[in-house]
Formats: sequence, C-alpha cells, structure tokens
Amino acid sequence: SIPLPQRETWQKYSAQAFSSKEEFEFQKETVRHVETSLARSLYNCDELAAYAGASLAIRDRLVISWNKTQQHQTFVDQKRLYYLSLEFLMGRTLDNAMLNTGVKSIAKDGLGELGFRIEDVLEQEHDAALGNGGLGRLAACFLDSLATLNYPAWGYGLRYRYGIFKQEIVDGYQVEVPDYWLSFNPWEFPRFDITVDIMFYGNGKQCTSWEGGEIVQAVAYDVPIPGFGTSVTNNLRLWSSKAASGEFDFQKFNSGDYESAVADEQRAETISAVLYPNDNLDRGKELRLKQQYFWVAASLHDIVRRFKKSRRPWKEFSEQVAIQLNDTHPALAIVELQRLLIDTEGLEWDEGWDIVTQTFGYTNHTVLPEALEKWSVPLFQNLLPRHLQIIYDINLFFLQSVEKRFPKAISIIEESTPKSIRMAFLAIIGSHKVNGVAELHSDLIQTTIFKDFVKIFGPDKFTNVTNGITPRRWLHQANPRLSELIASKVGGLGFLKDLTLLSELENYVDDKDFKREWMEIKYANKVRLAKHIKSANGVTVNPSALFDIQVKRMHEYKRQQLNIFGVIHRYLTIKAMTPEERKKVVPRVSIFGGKAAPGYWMAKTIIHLINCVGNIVNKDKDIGDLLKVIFLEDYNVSKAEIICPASDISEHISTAGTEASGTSNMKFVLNGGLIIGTCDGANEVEDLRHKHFYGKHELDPDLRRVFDEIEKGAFGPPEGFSALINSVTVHGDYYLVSDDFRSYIQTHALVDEAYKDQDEWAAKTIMSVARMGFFSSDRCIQDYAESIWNIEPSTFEA
Ligand code: OX2
Repeated sequence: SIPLPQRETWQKYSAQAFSSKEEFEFQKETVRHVETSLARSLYNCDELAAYAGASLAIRDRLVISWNKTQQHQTFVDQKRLYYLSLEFLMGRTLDNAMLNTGVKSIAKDGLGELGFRIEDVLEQEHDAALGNGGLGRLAACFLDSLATLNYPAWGYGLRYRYGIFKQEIVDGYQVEVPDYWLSFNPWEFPRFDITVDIMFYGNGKQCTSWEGGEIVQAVAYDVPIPGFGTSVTNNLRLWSSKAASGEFDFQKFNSGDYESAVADEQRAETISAVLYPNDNLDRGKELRLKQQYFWVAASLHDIVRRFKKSRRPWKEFSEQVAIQLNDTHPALAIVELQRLLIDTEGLEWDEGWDIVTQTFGYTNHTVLPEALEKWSVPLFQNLLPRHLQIIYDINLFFLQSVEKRFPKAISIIEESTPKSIRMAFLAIIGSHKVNGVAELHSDLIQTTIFKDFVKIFGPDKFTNVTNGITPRRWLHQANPRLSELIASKVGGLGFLKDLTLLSELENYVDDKDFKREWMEIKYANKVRLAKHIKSANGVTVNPSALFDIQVKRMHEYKRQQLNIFGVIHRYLTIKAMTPEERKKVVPRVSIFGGKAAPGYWMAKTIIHLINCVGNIVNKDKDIGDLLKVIFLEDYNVSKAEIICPASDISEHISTAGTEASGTSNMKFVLNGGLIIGTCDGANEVEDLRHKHFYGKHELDPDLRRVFDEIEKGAFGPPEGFSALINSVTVHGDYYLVSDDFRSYIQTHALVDEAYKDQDEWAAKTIMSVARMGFFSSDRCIQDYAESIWNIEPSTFEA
C-alpha cells in the first residue's frame, strides 16, 4: 500500500464513489473509451465498438463501488459467505449492470444520440455460459440476490476458456460448436498477482504429508457483481490454470526439447479449458476430478489466507467463514480444509474436524442415481493420495461413532469393483446443514437416498430451501413493459426488491383496462419471439396462436419425447377433422429448445424427431396456422430472456419424483404464462415401473397410433427413431411416458378450452403473477442466510 505521507496526495486524486446518476457523463465516457481504450474513431465505430465503449464507461462506475465495497468489508471483517459452484450461468452483463446501477435510461438516450439503438448494442455481447442449466443459473441468480441484499459474499468458480458448446441444427441434427467467449470480455479483471500453486499426484503414503507431485498454477480473474439499487458490489473469483512459473520452460527450451516444454504448458492449461457439458450426469473422468481439486484448493487457500490476515484464533474460523457447496462438485473442499488444518496448521484431528463441519453447508440438487458423483478409488489414489487417506479417516471415525448400527449402506466407500467414493455421503458427513431445493424434493431425499443419515444425525441437520429466481433479470430486464405496468399498480418498482408486493395485483383481476394492457404486452412479447423464429427458422408463426413452450436441457427424464408424441397426436387429430371441425381448433405453436449432452444419443434422437415433425407439419397446407412446430437453436440465457415473456403455457413434465425443483417454471409464471406440470407423486412410480417389467401394461391406443405413423415413415426414415419407440414399448418405459400420455392429452384439451375465454385466461395469469412473491431468489437467499450461513448484511454505503 501507499506510504502514509503520500496518501493525502493519493486521496486527492482517488476516484470518487458514484457521482450521482444525473452527473454521469455517459456519452463523454463512452466516446472517450471508443477513442482511447479501443483506438477507434467516429469513422469506424460499429455496434461492437459501441458495446465495448458503453461497457467500459459503465464498468468504470462499477469498479469504484466494487473497490470500496471490498475495502469496507476488509475493514469491518464480518462473517462472509463463500459460494462454491463449478457453474455460473451468467448470460450477458451490460444490460444487467445498467439496470442494477440505475443508468439504463441515460445510456439508452445517450446511445441514441450517438447513432445507435440500445437493443442492437446489447445484442453484441457474448453470453457468459459457464454452466449447463438450472444449477448454474441458480448460482447466477444467487449472486444477484446476495449483492442486492448487501450480504458480504464471494462466488468461487472456474474460468473456462470454453463455456457450454453452441448448438447448431444441421439437417435436423444437433451439431456442437466450441464456445470461445473470451475474445473480448470487459467484465473480468485478471489478478496476475493472485496465484496459488496446486499440487497433483505425488506421494502421500506417510501419514500427514504429501510430497513430490506435479504443480499447476491457479490465476485469479475477478468479476464485479453489482446489486440492484445498492452500491454494494460483490466479487466472483474465477480461477484459470497455467503452467507453474519458472524452471520448466527454460530448462526444456535450453535443451532443445521444445515440444515437451509446450506440452507441459498445454497440460496445465487444459484443466480450466472446458466446461463438462453434462447436466444431471456424472461420468467420473480424471480431468473432471482435476478441475474440482484445482478449483477447490485455490479457493480454500484464498479463503484461509484472508482469514489469517485477521489474526484470529482458528476456533473463530466458522464464525467468520461460511462455505456453501453447490451440489457435491466442491465436496473435496471438506477434505482439503481438514488437510490444511491438520497437515499445514498443525491442529489436532478433532479440533480441525469441528471447524470443518461448522463451516460447510451442502445443497443437494438431484436424486437421479446417474447424477450422484462417485470417484473410483484407484483413480483418486493416484491423483490425490493424501486426500484419500483423509477420506478413509473421516469414514473410519464416522463409522465408529455410529457403532455398527448401520453397516455398509452408509459408508463413504462403496464396495464396488473398483471401490468408489460416494461424494454425497462425504458432503453430508462434513457439513452442518444439508438442504434440498423444493419442499417435495427435500422430503424425498430425507426418506430415500439419505434416510439413514437422518436417523444418525437427527432431522435438524436436514432442511429445505426452495429455489428462487431474480426478478431483476427475469422480469424487469426481460419484460420491461410488464415490469412498468406492474409498478404502476403496486406503488412503483419497490416490488423488485420485495416480490411479495405482487400480491397487490389480486385487486386487478377484474379491472378491464388493466387486463387489456396486460394481454397487449403478452401479445407484443409473442410478436418479438415470432420475429426471432422467422429469422432463425424461416417459419412464419401467428402471434395470436397459443404459444406452448418447452425449453430446458434435453433429457429423457424431462420428457420432451412425451411432448412431441402429444404434438404428433394433435397433428393426426387435426388431419382427421372436417373443415367445419377445424374451425373450432385453437391454433397452436409448439416451441422446443435445449441442448443435448454431446454423448447423449437418445436426447439427440429426440431433437431429431422434433425437427422432422416440424418439417412435415409446418409445410402441410391442411394444417396452416392450426399447428406449427419449432425447435429453437442454441437455447441459452439471452434467448430465455426473449422466450420466457412470450409463453401462454410452458411445459414442466418430468417423470414424477425426478425433477428436484425446476426454475424456468418460475420465470414463465412471473411473466404471465400458465404452466403444465407433473403432479408429483414419487411413490406411485415404482409400482408403475414394476407393471411394465412384468408386461402388465397396455399401450394407450392413441399413443400406438402415434408410433404407427412414425414407423410408417411419416416423418422420415423410421430406423432413426426406433430406439426411442422401443424405450417405451420394449424396454420397460422407465420414464413412464405411456402411463402419463392419456392425462397429458386431456390436460392439453383443457388448456385449449381455457384459452378460448381470453378474459378468464387474463385473470388466471394475473392471479398467478400476484402469487409469485415467494419465488424470488431474495427470499431464498434470506432463508440460507438465517438458517444456514448465519451472516448479516453489510453496512457499506457509497
Ligand atoms: C438442477 C435440477 O435438475 C433442477 O431440478 C433444479 O431446479 C436446479 O438444479 C437448481 O436447483 N444438476 N442440475 C440440477 O441438479 C444437478 C445435479
């Protein structure tokens, strides 16, 4: 830091906290950045340069509050939350940054006068897509709420060079294209001075030591996270891997061994190179374990270093630090902290373990067996020998403490060949609280996969924190007109910070003018999506038709196949109608979107079927506007911001008991859409599967007709779809598509009927929005803060 005598000079020139919004010279700053930071001029400033200039202008303001927030938090030294997530699905930043700092209208007018439409400028930004789906987007919503509620909190993640792949549809098939998103990213700050050396492999045979491994360097990149209507700006720290400094390149270069010098460097950089594109699926790959340890070790080193600066005794660690594990991906943090405490800091095992268990909380996001992480013991032994010893000790002490009451079923080590480490069990044993993400899901984990642990630790260790979404991005930013209309009735924009104020809308369900405006806005949002569909798919859709949307990762358990089978049924039904009967049909646009994991063959088959059906239906003159089938390419956060405001209904039809929570359901309802959802009764599922197994299930005749059409080749060569049909008819219908088909069709018939009464429909959607208050991620974060983290809001003010 600057020596005391010079500080006065320094402070004289130090950037002031936010000049008021009105004084923000947006245009001057933008033009200055275009000319000096980008070395462009008014003769060659295109939309991308305007985006860059505007971003840098806004960023300057953000950075000042960010620095001050961090200085304040260091000075006050209150308890902080650290949110460890391998995924942060942030989407775009500029629009959000302008809204959160309250300068959007200044920027809009300013850009207009400079010759740009703000919408076109915002379109230039590449999504930060460091996540797969709901789990990663939840982490992003949490960061927004943590900052908005002034909580002192940091996110820790990996700075993937490639985010989730871009999806292209070629001849109806998904093709993956790498997502290199870092060519211009004004929102990250490399901290080349903040590095941590991370060790792998080596020798951990002697107890209490670990030596002689391979070292990779972690470099910090920081991203400012502004809160809405507050000057608190938190930090998201992402780690990037690089070859450890020094010796290697010189020695190898000097001896002429260029290739292996470069190979070492590349091996190191590979660790943070790419996000694993699997949603709800664990593949147990060594590189993934390397990513996990690399990120967890760097983050813990950072957290411990910050704690040690305060010179407090170790027993105060968990009074200063709360760490939340976003699923089991960071569960190694439990082992790493214990290792640091006993091997490096010299604490006794029990002393260390108390600190560890008081520090961590674990959130479970799934009960799907294929998603529960396990690591092969031999693989783990090789990569992290000392950590394996510690896991064995944790397990031993745990099993001893429960006195043989629960044999093998609760051991962290599964007696498979080879043996494997159950990360969820490690996470439970090493945390003081375990939570599920919705009421039903939390009950389910306590009565099924974790029931023995509830008996051992007692029910208080297990709790529910229902997921939520940030109304800033998912209403105010995505649907500004609806946000303004709501504001006009509920006393201003305050509802964006207290979503329960939406309940005031219940008073307007019979208000004619309000309803008209409400429906007009929905229509305008459908027009916007129709335009996108026209330009992306080349298909004209009628914005007055009922928009039926299912967008989410492609997965058999999410049952996009049930949806497309239903669409085919609808198509066949319309085809069989007389012209008179067709006049009564409610026109519909069935919209799908979502990525399939590159290795998930069945999910890719479903995408192909949807596109093939669209090809036939959309060209069929008999059908016209009565049915259109659209697959939207490359579903991501910025597309969701256009899609969610445009639904009449959206589909959330996973097999009962499989979807932990879902969060897009909340986005659709908050934007005035109704939803079709599975009535969750996880108990019946096993009975139904049993019936399939013993051939006691008869296929619904309408579903049979759908399969017959596919098998006749009505949508293209049928061989391509036989596995999909066989999964239902031959292989036991694990996802119960045939069981739910009838009631699914009936529900859609109810939807059609309901849609005919537009006045009633408007009332239903208004009532639904009015009751969405609970589903704000602010409520969710407050729950975590009070019941798990025990943290208080910061007192920082600019
Ligand atoms: C998802 C769950 O599938 C989804 O139901 C939930 O809403 C979301 O997490 C946020 O809690 N990977 N993704 C999820 O779980 C896992 C594992």
